[in-house]
Parts: sequence; C-alpha cells; structure tokens
Amino acid sequence: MFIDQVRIAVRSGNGGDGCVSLFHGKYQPKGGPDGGDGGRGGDVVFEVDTGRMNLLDFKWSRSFEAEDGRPGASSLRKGRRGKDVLIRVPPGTQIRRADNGELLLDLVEPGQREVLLNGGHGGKGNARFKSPTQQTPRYATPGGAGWDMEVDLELKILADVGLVGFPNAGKSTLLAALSAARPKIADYPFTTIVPNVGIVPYAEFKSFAMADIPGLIEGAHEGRGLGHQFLRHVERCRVLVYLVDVSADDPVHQLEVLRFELARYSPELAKRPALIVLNKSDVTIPSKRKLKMDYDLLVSAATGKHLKLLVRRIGEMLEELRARELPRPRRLSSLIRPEVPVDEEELIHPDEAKDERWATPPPDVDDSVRRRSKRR
Ligand SMILES: Nc1nc2c(ncn2[C@@H]2O[C@H](COP(=O)(O)OP(=O)(O)OP(=O)(O)O)[C@@H](O)[C@H]2O)c(=O)[nH]1
Ligand SMILES: [Mg+2]
Repeated sequence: MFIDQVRIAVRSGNGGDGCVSLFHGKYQPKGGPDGGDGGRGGDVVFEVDTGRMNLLDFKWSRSFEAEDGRPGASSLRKGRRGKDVLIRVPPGTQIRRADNGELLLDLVEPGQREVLLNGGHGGKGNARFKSPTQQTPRYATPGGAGWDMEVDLELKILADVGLVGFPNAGKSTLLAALSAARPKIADYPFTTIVPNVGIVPYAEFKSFAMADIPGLIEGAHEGRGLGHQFLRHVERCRVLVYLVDVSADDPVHQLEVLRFELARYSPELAKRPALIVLNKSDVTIPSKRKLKMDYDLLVSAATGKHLKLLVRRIGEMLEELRARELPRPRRLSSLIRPEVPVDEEELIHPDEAKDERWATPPPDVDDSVRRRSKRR
C-alpha cells in the first residue's frame, strides 16, 4: 500500500504551573517563599527519516501529542520539561495547515529536524515574586497552554528524473532495466498504480533517482484514468523524460497530449528540462512509419538498445543543472522570504565595517560615562 496524503492532529504540551509554597522549618518558621517553576511543555517535532518511503505509518496513528510539563514544587524544585513528540516522515514531505492550506514545513534533507509547534511555557513559582516589599507572595503563574492543530502531510517524492508517458509506453520496463527496482510490468494499461523509484548509476560513484509514475491519458486533468494525482511526484524532478511508444497508433498526438496535461497541472512543470525518448525501437522505427517527429533518443527498454546512451544523456543534463543551481534551501523561511534587490553600493565590506566600528565610538558611550561620574 502506498499513501502519499494524510491528515493528522498534533498538539504540543501545556506548560506546568508554578508552585506556591512557603518554607517552614525548625527554627525557621518564616522561611520565605520556595515554590519552584513549572516545566515547559514538549514540542511537536518533525524529522526526515530516509528509511521511510511513504506515509503508510500514518494510516493507523493520526494523533500526536507532546507531553505536558510537570508543575513546580516546594524547595525550589522545578517541574520536569514535557517530552517532545517526534514525528518521522519520508524525505519530500510537505506539511500544510489543514484549514487554509498554508505551507508550514518542507522536509527534504536527510536528518532534517524542524519544530512545528512549541510547547507552552512553564509557570513561575512564588519564589520568583519575592521582593523587599512583598516578602510572602502567595501567588504563582500558571503554565502556558500548548497549541493544537490539524495538518496535512503530503509526500512529493524526491527524484532527479521523472518518467511521464501513456500507459503501456514501457516506463516500468525502463526503470527495471536501469535500476534494481522491480515494478510490475504487464501489457495492459495502468499496471502501475503507485509511483516507483529506482536508483540508476551513471558514472563512478554517481547515481540519480528515477521515478516511474502511473500513465497519463488524454483528459487526465478532468480525472480520466488515474488523473493528475500522481504528477505531484514529478513536481520536484530536475529532468523529465517523456517516454513515447513508437509503435503506438499516433505517437505524435501522444506527445502533444502529455505536454498539454503537464501544462494543465503546472505550466512551470511543462517547461522543465526534458528529453523526448521513443521506446520499443525493436518493434518499429519512425522512418519505417514515416513519422515526422522531433525526438532526442530512440531506445528499446526490452532489448536494452541505446539505454547506456540515455543514462549518459540524463547524467550530463543533471550535472549541468547542478552546476548552475544554488543548493536547495534548508529552511522554509528562506524559501518564502521575498527577494529584496541588493544595492551593491550600499553594501559595506566586512573589513570596512570593522574599521568604521572602531573609528567612531557609539554615540551613547560618552553619556553613560558622564552619568556614572556624576553619581560618584
Ligand atoms: N517490444 C517491446 N515491448 C516493450 C518494450 N518496453 C516495454 N514493453 C512492453 O510493453 C508493455 C507495457 O510495459 P510497462 O513497462 O508495464 O508499461 P508502463 O508504461 O509502465 O505502463 P503502465 O504502468 O500501465 O502505465 C509490457 O508488456 C512490456 O513488456 C520495448 O522496448 N519493446
Ligand atoms: Mg508501469
């Protein structure tokens, strides 16, 4: 079973209350306030776990609560902090608010950890409030409440290359030929109903991840076939491979349909760097059928013809894109921060900035010196 969308409820812990306590000891009947602070509530934390491939674990457990902080106690004892709740998700998971769809976290890097909700703060014990005029405070503050929220987890597989094609174009056959993945292959449409990912080596110590998604057909944007639902898994691919069966009734039309459907899903996706690959060259070739069609490669996934060339071409494209690309931003905040144009002239080089700082003392230094000397 493959699950790529799920709604869960999360709650961070309440803070523990502060304690009101007055010390009475032998020979010390009025020992003063000694109530300790409450502990902080636990946080709701998400972590990327590369050992997970989909959101299946969330089918059974959909509610996650962090522990509440413990209240403070007498003798200035602080309450224990509530334990965080750690939610492990596969790489590529996005977390959105269920009520308005706002993107809160984008978890992509292995081991990445992000706090979604902080726990409530701990209350202050009465010992905090003692003062010369208030020597017996009989009050403490309560702990802050935790937060709860419903969030949607959505997995968008992180693959470098996405295979898009009609059913039966041979996408799964190609993935099986290039990688160790073993997707189901058969000569009926929609054999593949969930995405598969395989790792394809393309040079020494180098490889890329390739995703095979269920086939697209004309009208997929209206929900025909399996619709557009799996296109989200090629959204993050750097390179797309349009795989077209050269022996199909009308390969030219198929390619047009694929492009149209992708553009209907996301115009940006349709403009992604792509290769047009014709498959099943063992059955026929374009010139035999007098097909007028632009394509990049003609391969046969079944016999393995020109597959090495295909892998090399993809490898080169990826290398080129990587060289141009900035590293993927780690935190969402850097993704959504609007781009402010930088005025080169206003920028001060760090070395110059240092000089400036030492050249003129901050304006309030003199003032404070004067005030201090007056007091004396
Ligand atoms: N002759 C020939 N047959 C092929 C080739 N590649 C795939 N096939 C056959 O085409 C049929 C469909 O292949 P699949 O790999 O299941 O196609 P798919 O694109 O994954 O199809 P869906 O999962 O249904 O979208 C199978 O019977 C394959 O054996 C090829 O290069 N040559
Ligand atoms: Mg398939």
